[in-house]
Amino acid sequence: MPTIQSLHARQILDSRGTPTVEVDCVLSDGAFGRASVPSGASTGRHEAVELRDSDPKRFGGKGVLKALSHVNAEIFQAVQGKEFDQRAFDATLIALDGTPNKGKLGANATLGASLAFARAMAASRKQPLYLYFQGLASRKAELRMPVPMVLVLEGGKHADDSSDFQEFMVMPVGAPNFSEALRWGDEVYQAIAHVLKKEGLNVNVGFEGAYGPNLGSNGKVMDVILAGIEAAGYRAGKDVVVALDAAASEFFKAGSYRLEREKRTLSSAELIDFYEQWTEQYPIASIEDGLAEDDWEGWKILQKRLGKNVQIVGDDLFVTNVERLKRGIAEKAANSILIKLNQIGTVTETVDAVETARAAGFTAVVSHRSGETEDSSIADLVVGLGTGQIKTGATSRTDRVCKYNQLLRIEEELGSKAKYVSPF
Ligand code: 2PG
Ligand code: MG
Repeated sequence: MPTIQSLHARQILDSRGTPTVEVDCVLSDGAFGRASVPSGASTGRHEAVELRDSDPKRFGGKGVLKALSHVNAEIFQAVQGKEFDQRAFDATLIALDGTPNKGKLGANATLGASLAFARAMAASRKQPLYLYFQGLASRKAELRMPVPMVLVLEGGKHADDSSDFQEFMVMPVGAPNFSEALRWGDEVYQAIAHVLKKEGLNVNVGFEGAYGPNLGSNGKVMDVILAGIEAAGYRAGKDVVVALDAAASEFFKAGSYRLEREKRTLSSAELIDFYEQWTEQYPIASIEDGLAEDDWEGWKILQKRLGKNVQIVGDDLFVTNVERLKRGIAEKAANSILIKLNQIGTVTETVDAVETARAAGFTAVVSHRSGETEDSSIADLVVGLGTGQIKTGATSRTDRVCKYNQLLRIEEELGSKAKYVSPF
């Protein structure tokens, strides 16, 4: 096996103009890997630490020079000239950090190193990245093209002035393959622009490329989506279903849920009633973060009431953390997990979260962050781990589209082996 020749981190900008970490890894056989790290806006309290410099004179305190120095000094010193497989490399990072939440090195430092190493190893083996990821699982999953959750409208922390819920997505579950699914999703996205314009509403986009108009009520958002699906020529509930990310931790205030659009404050039980009504009224197949990150009692009721028919996804609840996921499995608090590499900070721990979910019969949705880069690793990750669903924003803006485009390349490469299956 090749040894590690160099590891070099630099500061680059993400899609919001915020600094982030990019790492280059070179192995002794000349193989090269480069990776960069995304960043959230509606971050969960239990996520691994994203290390920022807090130097108000640089980027408003958001610089990442400390994280860079951790890669370029401590991490490089610990791995230089040695050979590793991915698990051993990541274990070295975890041990070097020594905290439960990457609080010392920063998850942006560890993930940059972990992902750059993964890319270099795939290059060394002359293997596509998705096959490298597939090989990391203790039980290899079948390669699968994901059903995309195509973002069409966004609100909450991701688009000022819009809905209380953060993300409204369409899933082309009836499409025959990934590229057709992407076409359907894009046609709905484009059709929604026409619907909005006809009503005199703006089509400016939020962090993840979707529209964020001021629609007045949350119900109105659903009506616009259904109109868009129909205008694009698809059948809502059959060809295309709807997925939500409420990101409820963001509107959980002093023990209750504040829906500003509706001028209503709801208890956990009342918000669950609201979702139940919505799932009866609209073709909603998936609800992410319907409740706040520590409302475990509420989550259990939500899962009990809706979990049979609706995918109940934990994002801020689980933060890609096997320990929190295990609690969720034991307590039947959800039936699905959102997977974000930078919530936990290494590739290996991410793979472990997916495998833990799968073993418990949970689904797993691989996800971008609201602050992204041109790094498209999650496209390879979702295919290699075969989870079957990806959330990577609207079909606009290169930071979102680069993941979809990488999936198109993978689909082409896999040819007839490119399975596309509805998760529902
Ligand atoms: C989410 C993500 C991605 P953020 O809540 O699922 O859409 O948002 O990266 O801001 O946490
Ligand atoms: Mg979320």
